Amino acid sequence: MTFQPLWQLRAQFARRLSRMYGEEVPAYNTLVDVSTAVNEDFMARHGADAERLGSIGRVTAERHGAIRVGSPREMAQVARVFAAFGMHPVGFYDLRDASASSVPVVSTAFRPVDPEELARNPFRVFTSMLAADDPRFFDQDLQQRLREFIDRRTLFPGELLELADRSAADGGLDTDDAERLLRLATRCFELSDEPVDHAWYRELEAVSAVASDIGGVSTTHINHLTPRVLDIDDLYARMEARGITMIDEIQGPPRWDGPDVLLRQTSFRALAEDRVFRFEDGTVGSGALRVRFGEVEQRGIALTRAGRDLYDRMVAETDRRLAEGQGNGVRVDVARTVWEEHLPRTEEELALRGLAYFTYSLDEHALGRREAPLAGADLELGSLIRSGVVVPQPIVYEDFLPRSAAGIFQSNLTDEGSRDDAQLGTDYDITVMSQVVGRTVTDPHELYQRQQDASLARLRERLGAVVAA
Ligand code: OOG
Ligand code: NI
Repeated sequence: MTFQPLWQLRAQFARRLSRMYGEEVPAYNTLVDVSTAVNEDFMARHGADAERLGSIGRVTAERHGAIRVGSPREMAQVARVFAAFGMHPVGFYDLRDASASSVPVVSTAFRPVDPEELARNPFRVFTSMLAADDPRFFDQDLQQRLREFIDRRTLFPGELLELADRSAADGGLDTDDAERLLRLATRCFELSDEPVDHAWYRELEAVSAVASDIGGVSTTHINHLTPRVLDIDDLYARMEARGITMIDEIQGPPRWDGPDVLLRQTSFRALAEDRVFRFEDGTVGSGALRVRFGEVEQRGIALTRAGRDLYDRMVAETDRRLAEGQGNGVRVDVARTVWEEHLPRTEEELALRGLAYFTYSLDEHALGRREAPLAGADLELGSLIRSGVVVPQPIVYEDFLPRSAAGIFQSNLTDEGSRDDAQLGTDYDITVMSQVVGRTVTDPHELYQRQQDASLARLRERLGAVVAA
């Protein structure tokens, strides 16, 4: 029996979910095919440069999924399932206030945290929990019934949770157990054919389509599975050319003539899927629900806290100009102008200004060509970069953006839902989320910083000198 380490389990988990989702939502297969073609063409055009933010092997296999659960108990359980695949909670996202319409969830993402693990397979799942205790969305009576409904269901069978704990503790499983784990885990995210209680579903839907999707059914399911592309504008155009209508614009940073930062995403709207309902009069019949959709992403460089502050200011400035009527209301056009005014045009400049994360490596040839030994001010990181002795390699952004996430949720709601802002919302933050999940939710900045610091430490060792950052 061969032992399967976590990363192999994770890669297989992603593949099996991908196969399942492709059977359930055929348009997903189209999206994957088009993404592959976009990436191949991009590689042909850009050569080795195309792999600056991840090897083509990694990018081709790369997916993120999204799932939604209903309670702290379910959140803690799904955390155990993901730990079996080496995926840990990173980042806290509060989508309740990130959108105007009713999106009553708080979220984290489960993903590998070590650079080597990310390089092997970066599968991540954006995981949202219904804030069923938030009185702005649910009154006392509905809260009570929602809790009862969710507490009655079992999303993750005991056998799966036990296998998962063993995989996490032992760093993997033998073939037979691995197969069982994969089968059980994949099945948990399949769309169920259990009849949906029509009256209950509609009651929740009146509050929020997200609430009914989570608390109106007896199981959870993959909400979308997202491939990564190297050129999202190309992808967008090719999908439209195939007659698949995408949402109006690409979320996140605009296309511009400078480094791509953070994350750009776009999606096509949820398609109607047949579901079985149990109606108010007791009859069972079919109906349609629109909840699952297709999304695609392009990843850029991770920004430091200072870079992120600048990003947030640029987004606010874009909003301000749009409200003033600039750019004929086309957000990406206004954003491009703002980017050109504020964001450095080169990666090197981002590094020198401490706006993005990089790993720093030594260019032995450049060092060898120097006549004088490095000393004093030459050893400042900025001078080392400028003189070409040290080369910054961008660290790719592995996380999500709350505003884009809210936009993705929102673009798939047909209705605003309802919320009562006179009520005080329940408090959630990364600390509360850690308690809910039952393990520490890591701040993504810590991970990027650690990776950058490790490269600087290697540099210091190699140069036998202090490199001042
Ligand atoms: C999650 C939406 C967030 C993303 O890519 O930002 C997300 C959901 O719809 O459940 O997946
Ligand atoms: Ni997504």
